[in-house]
Amino acid sequence: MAGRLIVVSNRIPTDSAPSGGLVVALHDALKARGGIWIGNSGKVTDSPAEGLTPIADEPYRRRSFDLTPAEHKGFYLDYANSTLWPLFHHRADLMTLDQDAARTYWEVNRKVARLIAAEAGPDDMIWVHDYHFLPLARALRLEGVENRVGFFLHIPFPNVSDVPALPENKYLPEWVAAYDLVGLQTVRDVSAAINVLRENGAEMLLKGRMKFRDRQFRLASFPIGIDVDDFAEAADAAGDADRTLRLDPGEKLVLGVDRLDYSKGIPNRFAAFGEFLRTGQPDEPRATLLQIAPPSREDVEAYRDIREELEEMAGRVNGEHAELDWTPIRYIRKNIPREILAGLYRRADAMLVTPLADGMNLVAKEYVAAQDGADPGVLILSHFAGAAEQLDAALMVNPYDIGDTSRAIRAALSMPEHERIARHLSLIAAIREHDIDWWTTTYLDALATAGTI
Ligand code: ADQ
Repeated sequence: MAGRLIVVSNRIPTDSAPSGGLVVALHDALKARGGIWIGNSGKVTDSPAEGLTPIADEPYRRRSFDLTPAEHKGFYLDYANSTLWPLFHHRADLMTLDQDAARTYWEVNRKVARLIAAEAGPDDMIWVHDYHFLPLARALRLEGVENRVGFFLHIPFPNVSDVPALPENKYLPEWVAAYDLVGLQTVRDVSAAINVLRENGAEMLLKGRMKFRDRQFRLASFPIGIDVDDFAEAADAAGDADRTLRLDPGEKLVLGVDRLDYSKGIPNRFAAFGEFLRTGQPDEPRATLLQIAPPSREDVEAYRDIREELEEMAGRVNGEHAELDWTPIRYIRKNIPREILAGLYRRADAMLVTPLADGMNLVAKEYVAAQDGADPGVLILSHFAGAAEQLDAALMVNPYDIGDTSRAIRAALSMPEHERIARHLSLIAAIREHDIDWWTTTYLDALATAGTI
């Protein structure tokens, strides 16, 4: 019998109709191949259930594990989100270092490895997701698991010069080498990973393969995509955004949509929009920046600081430029349902995606998918988003350069129709070529043959 697919991710979808590109793609892959999805229940409890708890059995099995309060803190809040996340987003200055957290991170990985080892049959393929589980394959090997195990990192790979800031950096090569296939978002991430691994004793072989001690593994980029038609249809079906937003006819809308995170470059964006207003010409139409950024990870200190900084900046720009009937920056901290989001993407004349570091950035791809091809808006995209490797027909900006970003906003809002259409055609072709089906299929085919070619 062909083996099943076992997917492991930090969180697991808990309802029967999952939403969100990644979750839906994995859901489809498991439905087609049969298998099991294992993740954290989100439950933090002093008395966690022993073993895996069944959530559902159809159309594939979903199983969860609980964390104790100490595990949730050490594994998730501290090590994953306060040590690894900043390091991997090139912000070593924001890392908190704590030996207890590092130990708990490894212990949770060992605990999850034991649960998987008890569940996996000899022919099952295991696909592990993201930085919460970097050492999971190493922990699985210690349990005697010899199955094919693949990893996909959704965030950037850290720079070789930053890695020594991680006290556990000496373990990185053995963590990575325990996988058969390591998938990264971009070619840039693959180069960074090769540099880091070579610096730490791994050897480069042919065809993206590397060797560390007795293990060989492959590194490659698999840029994640979206379900393009699904987003286009949602934008078609969305209501009149002008009415929802009470915009004046002819008023330009510039949009930002992010999880509130210091990696997303939202302060730089507010500063650039302020500069755009300061340098405005009297004959220009009025433009409003709508920024949607619901808070995330509020238990982590660096996330509280960014929230305060943004509120202050929006207040300052609005104080300088607001009129009785116009607030230049509208900053919304609520999560917006996907149907409404799709309508806002469609209405926006320009979209600001300006991260300082980002694995891919799916918002950029969703914006392209939601446009009306006859009258598309303009994507303004940071060089530092993984998406920049594919979406080079966007208006590319250096988000650190406030003047550059401000000029890009002006260029986007005055771009002639023929240029908007030409850029859009190129962008839509790029997101169709590497959509979410391509991602799952290509990755799983590569994992199935890892080590044989
Ligand atoms: P994220 O950092 O969460 O993901 P991103 O890829 O931009 O970043 O967004 C993921 C999803 O969340 C998108 O479908 C988007 O629509 C939704 N979303 C974001 N902000 C929202 C908001 N304010 N309201 C409603 N929905 C919102 C991580 C990495 C990325 C990588 C993805 C997938 O950091 O670089 O692209 O994983 O691999």
